[in-house]
Amino acid sequence: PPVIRREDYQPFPWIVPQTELEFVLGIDSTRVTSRLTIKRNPETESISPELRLNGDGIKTDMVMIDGARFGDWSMDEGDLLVNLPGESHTVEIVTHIDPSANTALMGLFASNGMLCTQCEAEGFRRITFFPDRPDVLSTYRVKMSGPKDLFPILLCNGNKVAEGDGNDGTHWAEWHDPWPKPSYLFALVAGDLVANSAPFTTQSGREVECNVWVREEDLARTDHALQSLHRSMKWDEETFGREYDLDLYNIVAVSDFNMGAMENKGLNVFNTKYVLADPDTATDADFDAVEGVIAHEYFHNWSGNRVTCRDWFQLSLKEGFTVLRDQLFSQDMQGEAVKRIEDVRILRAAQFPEDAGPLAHPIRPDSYREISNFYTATVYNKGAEVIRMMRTMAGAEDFRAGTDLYFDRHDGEAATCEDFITAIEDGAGLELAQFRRWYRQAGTPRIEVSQKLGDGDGLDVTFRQTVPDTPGQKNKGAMHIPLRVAVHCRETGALGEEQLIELRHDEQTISLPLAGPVPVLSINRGFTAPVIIERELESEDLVFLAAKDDDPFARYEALQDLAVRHLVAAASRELDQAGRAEGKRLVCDAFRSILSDPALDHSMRGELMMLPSETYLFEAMAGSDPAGIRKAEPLEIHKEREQLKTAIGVTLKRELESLYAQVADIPYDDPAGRGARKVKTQIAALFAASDPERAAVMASRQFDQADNMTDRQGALMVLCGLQHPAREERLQAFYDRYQGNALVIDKWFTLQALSLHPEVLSHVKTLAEHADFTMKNPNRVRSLYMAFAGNPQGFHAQDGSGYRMIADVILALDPINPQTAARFVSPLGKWRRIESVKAGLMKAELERIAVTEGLSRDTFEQVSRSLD
Ligand code: HT7
Ligand code: ZN
Repeated sequence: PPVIRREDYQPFPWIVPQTELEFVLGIDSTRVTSRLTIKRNPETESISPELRLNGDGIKTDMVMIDGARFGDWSMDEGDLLVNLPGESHTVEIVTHIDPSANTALMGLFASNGMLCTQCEAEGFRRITFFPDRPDVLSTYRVKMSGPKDLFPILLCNGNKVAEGDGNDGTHWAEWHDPWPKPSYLFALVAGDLVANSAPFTTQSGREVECNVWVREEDLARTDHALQSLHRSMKWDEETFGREYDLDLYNIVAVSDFNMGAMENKGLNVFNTKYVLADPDTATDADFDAVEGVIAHEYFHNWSGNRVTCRDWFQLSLKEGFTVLRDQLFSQDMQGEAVKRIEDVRILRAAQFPEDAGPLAHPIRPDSYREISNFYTATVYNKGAEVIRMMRTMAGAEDFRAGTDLYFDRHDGEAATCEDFITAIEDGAGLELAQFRRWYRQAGTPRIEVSQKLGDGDGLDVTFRQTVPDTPGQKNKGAMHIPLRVAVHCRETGALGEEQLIELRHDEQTISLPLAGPVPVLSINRGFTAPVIIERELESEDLVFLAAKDDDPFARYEALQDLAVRHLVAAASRELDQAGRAEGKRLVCDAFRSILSDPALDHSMRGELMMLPSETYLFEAMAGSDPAGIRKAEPLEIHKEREQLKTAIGVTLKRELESLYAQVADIPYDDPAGRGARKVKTQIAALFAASDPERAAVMASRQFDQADNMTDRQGALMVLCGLQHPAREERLQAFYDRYQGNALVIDKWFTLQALSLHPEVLSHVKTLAEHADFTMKNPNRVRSLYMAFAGNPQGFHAQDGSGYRMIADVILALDPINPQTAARFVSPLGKWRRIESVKAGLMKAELERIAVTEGLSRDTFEQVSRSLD
């Protein structure tokens, strides 16, 4: 497949002011008639008569130009080429598609008896021939008809302008979207749906009808989604000055979907996972995820739809910015400190490994073969961090002036990342020349920090930054990095004043004011910059920061650092008996101060109690050696982490028991309830390592008495890792209770695939044979196999059987759903950073996939990048 390059961008030589579509709908046969008005694009100099309309797997028998049959057309690799004689024309084309055969879930597909579309990034070309690129904006008028009994509800973008009945049991509806849009934002839904509805009144007093459409049996679980939508609409008015611009906002939930949701203009399509929530079936984290994704898609109405992207290389323009917007919203809804820690945890678990591996790319990539492979944690989450840094440097108010200018300048346009940066420079008064490197250079910068007392009353801190080599990029320039810092005093406990410093050089020294005689540097507070800080710090300093820092993120970070230091050294076999004991003692001491600190709420306490994940430790182990000689040993990491849990459970048994007793009976709706639930499960998980019998009793009781999914799932998670009869009993009880509820049965699969049980691999094999398992539903596939690929103990099994299992999944899934299959490649792509025996086994699996005939473009691209 050809490589598409950012530098080759050319505007489309034609404009398409109007698009009329007519759909005659059927599950296994749908006819699509498109009527395009086209004109030469006055902004290009092309005089070629050729009009290229993209197509993918579709055909037409006839092309009509200006109302008459036309012969001068041909096909090129799926695209339709028409040679047009004049300056403006109408082009009419008919295509026939079979939605029921569309297992890739791109274009028009069938899900649970309904019809639904997914057009981003290049799905529209699977429906009809069109210039399927984000810089061609058109106004759409759509008529659809179909059997009324199968499809009583007919939805499209914009407003419904007419409807009626046919005389053969069919009905029809006509929709008009007044806002010009690119084809990727087109959507159509037809099905037997019911809505939960409530109007929203905008700041200018307009009433917007808001609907959440679901299958009848799911209606009772939609209140949270609808309320989240209202909260998002209000927040965007207040925080970014953005008002909604149609009188109707529809959200539809579907059970077969490749991603989380899609921001189609006025008609969002959602994975049911991000719509349905009630306390009996959804955890606290699920509730937050629904709120966050509803907000994300709503915010796209401005950052993505009103101002869209010029080409797919600019994806982070809409995604990075919109992730930042949804993060800020969730910080305001759920609490800033905990949300920030969670977002950093996600970044470190998903994006840092990507940036350190074969799939590393800048937030604005330079080339791709298949754009679906670039909906990545880098484009989304690192993209958000980069814009967050601009906001940190500007301050919230000036940043808002920058975003106002951006929206004003580019409303109705297809813009670039460069347009965004320039608007922030002009509106917020920043100078971002060097900062632009964040858009060009991949790799997580590392900052080596050293310090010495200066001559006066300052601490001289020296920063040495490097940006690692990544595929296709070497010898990178220094980054412009803002860092919030403060210097505390360990002796007096005095906390220094926070200041923002900006690094711009490979090496620089900055003098920071002291707060007392024993300085302790608190650095990258609030995780101001997405970088790795490396420094030699006394363990006592970390214990001090963990217990006393006034920045909650810095406190969390100090605890993580303490645990990471110990675990990496232990897994690398660098510690003798005494060293091991000392490392565990330090972590236990820090834990003790957290368990008893009255200033912490339980939500924050629960956050601080989470040990670094095994993925994070993998990165820390493989990345802690700049020469790249030290490799990660996932099974050693796993063993040491379990031993540390055991040590905490044994050493702090009394404290943990008394904390459990404090939180055990806090009711579900109590303001402290959420935090209590988090702490409870953390404690049970620690006891699972130190006293499995006690943990089984505790978790069984929690499971049996639970009046909500958070407690039930937490308890079952603990039980799943135990070799105890309570495990099978509760798994069966859970299954029986929720049989038929797809989202909860997904949890049942995930809990078993993620479990700490030594037989996890054979459990997953058995589950793949379960009557409820199918390769056709992406949620179900992910619930079993993505969970398993994230379970180091199973995935990294000594004999390579975990790798084989994932490679087999990729090969089986690729012909069904290439996009989802390609997402399973990256776990195998870590082979270069792992010890040599496992590296060989992983690489062999990638090679086995690479030589398979007929691979999709998606999987081929990811596998070849991973082997390069
Ligand atoms: N903008 C949406 C992207 C998306 C997508 C991309 C490829 C294939 C399927 C997809 N479904 C949704 C999601 C978002 O970021 O809001
Ligand atoms: Zn998005």
